[in-house]
Amino acid sequence: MTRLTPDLIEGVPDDTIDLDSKLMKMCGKTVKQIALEGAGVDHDVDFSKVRVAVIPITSGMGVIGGFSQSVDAIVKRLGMQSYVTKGTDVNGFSQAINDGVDMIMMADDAMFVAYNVHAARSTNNSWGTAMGYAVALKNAAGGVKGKDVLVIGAGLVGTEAVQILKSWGANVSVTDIKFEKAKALEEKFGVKALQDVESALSSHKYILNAAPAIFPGRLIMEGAVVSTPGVPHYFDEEGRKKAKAIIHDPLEIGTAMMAVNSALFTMKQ
Ligand code: 2YJ
Repeated sequence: MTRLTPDLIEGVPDDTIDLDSKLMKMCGKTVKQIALEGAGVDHDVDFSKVRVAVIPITSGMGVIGGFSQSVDAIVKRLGMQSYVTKGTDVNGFSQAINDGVDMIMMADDAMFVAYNVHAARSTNNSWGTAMGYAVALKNAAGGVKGKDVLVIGAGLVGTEAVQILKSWGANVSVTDIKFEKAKALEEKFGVKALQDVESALSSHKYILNAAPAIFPGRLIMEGAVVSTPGVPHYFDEEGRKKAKAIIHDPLEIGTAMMAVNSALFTMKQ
């Protein structure tokens, strides 16, 4: 998992990238609507009674400037109540529990979770990112059933994405610079492992990129829909011209997906 940096997420608290307008244009859905669809809900939900604590975690490489504030802002945009705990780590956890919150969100270098306190269930960011970006891809592509979809990256997010897209009836291929990782997913989930990343990319219109890779525009198919959580994120002018949609944000789609899924564990529908 790539570590986020303050500059990557600096636009998140104030939403300077205006993510909802961009997503509406590409997918016809807002972040919240994408997250609800990913959680299997087909109507709007009022989350205003859900109380969330975001705990800064200092272990490993430590606190990332703006990370907790970004998560807090994302959760508030979904209509939930949220705050960043004053204390960090176990101290912050203790504060959240004493405050009686419904959900705790926290991340270290390896794991980012939304924990529903009442259900005692956690939703992790790998699944949230894969599901959020798969829903965005599905909407931007006008459905994926029977379509060839390429997943780039056979790591945690890619592995989740492969299973989700396959369950929706897509013909899923997967590629990774370490071919044996793609091959392992072929064996486990019955998808197709492709060894040549460049030819896989240039022969697919629908792509979920779960790798920290940078793709030259000459490899992007005309009219391609690329759902791309991977950071660093960069598409050159040729790539941006050729693609019909390039769906990306550094944190919000995956985080919103986690929060909505977690909240719904203990909400009547
Ligand atoms: O609390 C903090 O500020 C830090 N401990 C946050 C650490 C955030 N974690 C990462 O950046 C992970 N490597 C990946 C997060 C996944 C986002 N898609």
